[in-house]
Amino acid sequence: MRVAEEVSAALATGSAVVALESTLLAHGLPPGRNRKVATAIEDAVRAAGAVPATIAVLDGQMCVGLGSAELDLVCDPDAEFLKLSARDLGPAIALGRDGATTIASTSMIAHAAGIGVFGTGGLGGVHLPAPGEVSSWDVSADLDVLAATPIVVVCSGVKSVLDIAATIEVLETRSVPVVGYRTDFFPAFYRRESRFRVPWRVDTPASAAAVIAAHRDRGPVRSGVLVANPVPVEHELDAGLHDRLLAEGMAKVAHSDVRGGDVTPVLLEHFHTASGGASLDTNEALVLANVALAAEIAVALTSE
Ligand code: PSU
Ligand code: MN
Repeated sequence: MRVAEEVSAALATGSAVVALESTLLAHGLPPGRNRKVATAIEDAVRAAGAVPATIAVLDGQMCVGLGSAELDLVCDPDAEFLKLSARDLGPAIALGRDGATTIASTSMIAHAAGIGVFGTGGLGGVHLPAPGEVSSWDVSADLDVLAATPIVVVCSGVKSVLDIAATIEVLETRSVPVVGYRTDFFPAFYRRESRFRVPWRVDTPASAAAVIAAHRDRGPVRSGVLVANPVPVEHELDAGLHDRLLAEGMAKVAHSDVRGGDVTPVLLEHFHTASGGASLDTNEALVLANVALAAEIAVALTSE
């Protein structure tokens, strides 16, 4: 593993560090836009007083904290970065490949590097079954990794293309605390609220930090913590547009042979294209808000 100097210096002095994933850049946003967002994300973390650590696998090496040229590479479609979940890390390392890390693999690498807070867009979850199927058997490794890794993930819930109710149930079964940030409802990524309530709510970074510290240091459970932060209200996607895009995207996947890890990128692409970019603005806004909140929480945790 290679940790950037700025990141290891911050960790050594106990300063706030926020882990960031690369899959949302390489596979979640279109070329060009992704590079601008990569910089905006790092700037948002710095503005809130923490050091950003974007994580990816480069030439088979796990890298924590990327330079500008490395971010260029992650965001370049011609570099053909793989999408690496946790199980893919061994093969990618052994075979010397380049890859973007998901929430699952980013969480594992961040934790191994000593980073405790991670800000991102949307968590992977339980996929809905295709028409005629009983189960999709497609449950993101993000959930199991969060259950087994003491890391804080700040996100805007899961996309409505997933089975939100089932995802929330799995988080409960796996003993992952779900904390709504200034909300009583689990967010649905493009929309501020799903129909489902969150078990806990906090209204300040300080109380989020207190919950996290108690879970980590005084509670007997060794899981991560999910902080669910709804997209800022002015950037929420219009409800009617959202429902139309969702129905179209689901039909598109159902009538194709897209499966597994390719489903999310294909659905996101549909949302971005068919909304004329409106969903991209929402996506960008929520990521920026989440990484800023992650940084505020990381700062608050330094005095816990
Ligand atoms: N949700 C998004 N954009 C993304 C992802 C999720 O809105 O880019 C990525 C994240 O990296 C997440 C991963 O960890 O997709 C989940 O993929 P899968 O469902 O294949 O586990
Ligand atoms: Mn999956």
